[in-house]
Amino acid sequence: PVVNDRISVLSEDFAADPYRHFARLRERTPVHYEPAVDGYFLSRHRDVKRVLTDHEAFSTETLQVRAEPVMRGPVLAQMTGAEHTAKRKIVIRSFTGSALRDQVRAVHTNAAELLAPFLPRGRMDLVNDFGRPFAVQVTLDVLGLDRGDWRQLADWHGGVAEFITALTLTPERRRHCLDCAERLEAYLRPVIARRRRHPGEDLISKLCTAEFDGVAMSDREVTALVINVLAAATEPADKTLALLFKHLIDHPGQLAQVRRDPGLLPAAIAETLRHTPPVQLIPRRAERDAEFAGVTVPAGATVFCMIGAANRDPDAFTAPDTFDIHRPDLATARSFTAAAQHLSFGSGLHQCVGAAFTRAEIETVAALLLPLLDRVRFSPGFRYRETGLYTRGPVALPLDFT
Ligand code: 2IO
Repeated sequence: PVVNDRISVLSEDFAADPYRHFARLRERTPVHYEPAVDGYFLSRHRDVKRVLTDHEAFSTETLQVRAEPVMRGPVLAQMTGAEHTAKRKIVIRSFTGSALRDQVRAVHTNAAELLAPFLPRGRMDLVNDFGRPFAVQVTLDVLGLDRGDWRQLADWHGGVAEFITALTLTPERRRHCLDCAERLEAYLRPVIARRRRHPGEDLISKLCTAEFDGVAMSDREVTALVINVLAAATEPADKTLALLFKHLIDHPGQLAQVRRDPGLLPAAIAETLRHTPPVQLIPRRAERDAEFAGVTVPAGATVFCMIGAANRDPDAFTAPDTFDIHRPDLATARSFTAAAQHLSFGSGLHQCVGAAFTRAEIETVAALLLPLLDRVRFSPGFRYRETGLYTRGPVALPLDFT
């Protein structure tokens, strides 16, 4: 088996359309070593699943260098054992029940407000006019931060996200990202102090006051979790929404079905997540030598799970390159739980805690925007382009809907 086969995941060709390369990677170099990032890229569904679920052999230690510097403390995914279980329960509790109902209300209000000015114009860029501000503002509402500061917070978030998702960073960019994170931390410090004294119904208050099995969170942990939620709830959300609408516009038959029966939206969202996962890479550290398809990944190495490639593995899905909201192997209800067959929320102990929230968020906003699709077309001269290797989504999606 070859380890490197001329494809580079850092090439322009790969960046333009990674999906074209996935079959070859899975078949010829399922363990692809990339010297410039010193990482092993895994593309087969069964290998990715194994890495994400064998917590002894593959740890989240990578996050210490890949996330902690901008999270300003350890995040949930870095923790293990009883501490992890307790704190994960606290976070999950903040995203279910009455909390989730309040969050859905915030989704609705933000979406309606942002959409209003574009309705009379009959034209809107779903990424830059709507999706991006929508994703940031909803997250700020959930956290109980001031929506009036959204541009500033979006800028800082940009630096944090760049740090986590860049495969290579120049020293200048690195400095910029760390600077954003430090400013964000300074912004949060007095907010967290206030919420400890006068807690409200928002997520920051819940993280400050929550206890599970006698375990509570320190200021440093609350800060890290708040920055984690800011990044995790914002970064993939506008991408998922834009990808969903792109797929529906490209498949008018399925669009008409969803339009007739909005009950199909969860299936359309789940298939969007499988077909084009907004988070394409999940890093782990090999704790001991591990063999995949005859290639040994050495202990201490960084392994990147290629979620987009795994989700299109014919061993896991029939006709994997086809977008089909009715595919039986997707099982919509399961798609947002630990039993999901696609790996877009990860898998195992650290599987996304925001999956149910995301489902509610995208379902709510998509239902609101769906009527626009009756007369929708891409604006004249528009050429569809995606960007990003770690998180990936449309650069823009200018729609005419008059
Ligand atoms: C810093 C890519 C934004 C997460 C990490 C612990 C983030 C973690 C993820 C997703 C989305 C990010 N990893 N959500 O892949 O919380």
